[in-house]
Amino acid sequence: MKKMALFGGTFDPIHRGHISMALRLADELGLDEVVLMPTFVPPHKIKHSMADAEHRLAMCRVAAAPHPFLSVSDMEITRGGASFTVDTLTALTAQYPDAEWYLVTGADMFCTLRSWYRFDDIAKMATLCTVPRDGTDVQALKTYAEELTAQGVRCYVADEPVEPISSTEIRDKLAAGESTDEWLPDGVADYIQAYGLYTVVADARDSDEQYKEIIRRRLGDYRYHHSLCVADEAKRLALRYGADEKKAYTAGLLHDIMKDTDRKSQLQILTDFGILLDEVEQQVDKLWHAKVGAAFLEHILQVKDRALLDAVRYHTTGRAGMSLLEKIVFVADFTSADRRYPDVDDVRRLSDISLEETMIYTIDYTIRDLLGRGQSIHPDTLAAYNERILERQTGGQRDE
Ligand code: DGI
Ligand code: FE
Ligand code: FE
Repeated sequence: MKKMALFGGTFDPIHRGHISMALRLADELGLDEVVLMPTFVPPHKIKHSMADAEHRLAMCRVAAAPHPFLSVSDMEITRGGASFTVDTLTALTAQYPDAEWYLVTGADMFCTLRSWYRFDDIAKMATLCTVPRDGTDVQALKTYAEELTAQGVRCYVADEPVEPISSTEIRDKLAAGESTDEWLPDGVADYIQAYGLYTVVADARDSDEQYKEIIRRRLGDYRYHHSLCVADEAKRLALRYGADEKKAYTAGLLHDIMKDTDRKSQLQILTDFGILLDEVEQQVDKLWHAKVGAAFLEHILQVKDRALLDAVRYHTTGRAGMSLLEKIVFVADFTSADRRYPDVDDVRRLSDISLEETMIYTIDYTIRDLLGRGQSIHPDTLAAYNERILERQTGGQRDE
């Protein structure tokens, strides 16, 4: 009977530690084939620094090529959505009914196996195995395995540990421009180099280039072009009104990052980060992209700059007490080069003379437009409006 093993993981990227584990187990257990199964990562869990599924898959293929006993399956990635190990094992055992199956997991995952979804079914279908890592507690693994065995679960822990290599460390090193060749299977380093993977750096100099790539993937042609135009316009306004030009440009680039994302994914992000929609927002889904955009930037792209996040957050409705950057992004959204509406040239001229007057004009226009179409008006839009009207009536001095 053919002995086969399922070895799942994000493999982001696959490294020598993974290959050593597979080799060790294949050797000790006499496995005929180890199936590397890169997992699907849901879109809202994708971090800035992650490689696309196709790249993770391709790197596994490169790594597996020299080893006849290693194969790569795209089953989970092709299936899309979160896959449960139990479902994958069920599919594999149906595909290879005559094989005896093993499930390979990393040492940390091994110790959580009992809490996996439908663990009992998993345990019926496969022998659970792992390899300790140098420096990890071999004894803890052995004890856990003994407990499992006592429950009648087939399992196996290799004696000799493998090198403790971590994908996270590899990504961090690559982002810092350091070499990780010694940790990577032959060909994988070249692959990473060729596609420029994991080069995301916190370096401010070229972060806009990375943001462009990110929005390019998330937005349609029209919206991408609009974002570039708003970025240019925000930069121009920042120069005119003495704001941080670089930050204004970035905020403009990112302001509509969620505009082309479907309702369901937007709701998922709100749920994931515990963000609530107010009464008007629940009714008007056009408003979501500002709030969800700010959440996506903060929690997924790890943007830390609160002023920038707020500029995205309030670019659609405005609010009372807006910062200079918030006003700039709000106005740039109306005066960007791609905008075509009858009085756009007047608004652009006005934006050169007074940012405040442009705010009043555009908020006034938005409210009239919404009233004309019988739409609800968000309280923040009203607050931004009232603040200005009150100030005008009391003849307050403006900061320009
Ligand atoms: O994303 P953009 O199209 O570049 O522009 P935006 O974010 O300013 O506007 C998105 C839409 O939201 C636009 O159709 C107008 C609408 N909107 C803006 N403020 C309000 C609003 N809709 C309602 N119902 N209430 C508002 O206060
Ligand atoms: Fe917008
Ligand atoms: Fe916009």
